[in-house]
Amino acid sequence: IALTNAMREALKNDQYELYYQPQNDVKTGVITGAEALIRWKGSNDVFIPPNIFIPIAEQNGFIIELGDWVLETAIKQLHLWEDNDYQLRMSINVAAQQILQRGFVSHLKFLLDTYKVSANKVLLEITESVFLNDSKAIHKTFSAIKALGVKISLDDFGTGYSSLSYLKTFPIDVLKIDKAFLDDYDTQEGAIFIETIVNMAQTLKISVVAEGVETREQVNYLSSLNCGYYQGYVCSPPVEINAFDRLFNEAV
Ligand code: G
Ligand code: G
Ligand code: NA
Ligand code: MN
Repeated sequence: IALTNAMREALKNDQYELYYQPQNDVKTGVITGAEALIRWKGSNDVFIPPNIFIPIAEQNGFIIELGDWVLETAIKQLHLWEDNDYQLRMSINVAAQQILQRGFVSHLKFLLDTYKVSANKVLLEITESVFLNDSKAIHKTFSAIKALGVKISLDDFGTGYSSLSYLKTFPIDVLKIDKAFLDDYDTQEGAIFIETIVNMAQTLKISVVAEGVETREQVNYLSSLNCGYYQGYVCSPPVEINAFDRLFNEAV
C-alpha cells in the first residue's frame, strides 16, 4: 500500500523519467532506434528499479496511468527527434492491460496527431503475457494499431507463454530475442535456439532485435546469421536523453 501511494505521488511530483537504450543495425552498427525505459528517482535520490514497481503497478492498475505518461513522453521525444531530422524509431513498452484497455487505440491516434509524428516510427513492445487474454480482443486491438501504421514488437521472446502459433495468428512486426538466449550463443545448443528463431522470423518476414548483446563477438555472430538489429551494453545501457542524443550524434 505504501509503495502504491508513493508511485501515485511520484507521478504528481515528476519523479519519473524515460531513459533510452540504442537499437543498432547489426551490419553497420548505426543507431536506428531507441527503447524507452522508465526510471523512478524517488526523494533523497533513492532509485527504485522498474522490475520492482512495474509489476506492482500492473497489480494495482496504476500501470494504466503510468503507461499513458510513458506513451506520451516517448511520443513527445520522437517529435523532437523528427524536428531535428534524426532518423530514429521509438520502441515503447506497453503492458497487456494497457494495450487492451478500451480507448487505447484512439488515445494512441490522438497522441500521434497531436505531436505530428510518423506512425511507422513507433513500435509498441508487448510481452507474451498479452496472449493470456481473449484472442478476439487482441486481434481487434492489434489490427487497429496496425491500421494506424504503428508496429508491434514481441518482447522477451522465448521466455513467456510463447507459442509459435501466435506469430502466425497475430500481426507481429518485430521479435525481440531475450537476453537469456544471447548469453548462450557460444554453446551448441544455445546457437541452435538463436538460429532457429532468426530463420523462422526471416521466413515470416518479421524483423529481429537481439537483446542483451554485450560483446563484439556476439555482434559478429549475429551478423553471420543476417540478424537485423541488436540492443545491449556493447553499444550502451539505457541512458538519459542528453546522453542518448550525444551518442547518436557521435555515431553519425
Ligand atoms: O532497464 P530495465 O531495468 O529498465 O527494465 C526492467 C523491466 O521493466 C523491463 O524489462 C521492462 O519489462 C520493464 N519496463 C521498463 N520500462 C517500462 C515501461 O515504460 N513500461 C512498462 N510497461 N514496462 C517497463
Ligand atoms: O524490456 P525488457 O525486459 O527487455 O528490458 C530489458 C532489460 O535488460 C532492461 O532492464 C535493460 O536495462 C537490461 N539490459 C539491456 N541491455 C543489456 C545488456 O546488454 N546486458 C544486461 N545484463 N542487461 C541489459
Ligand atoms: Na522491453
Ligand atoms: Mn525485452
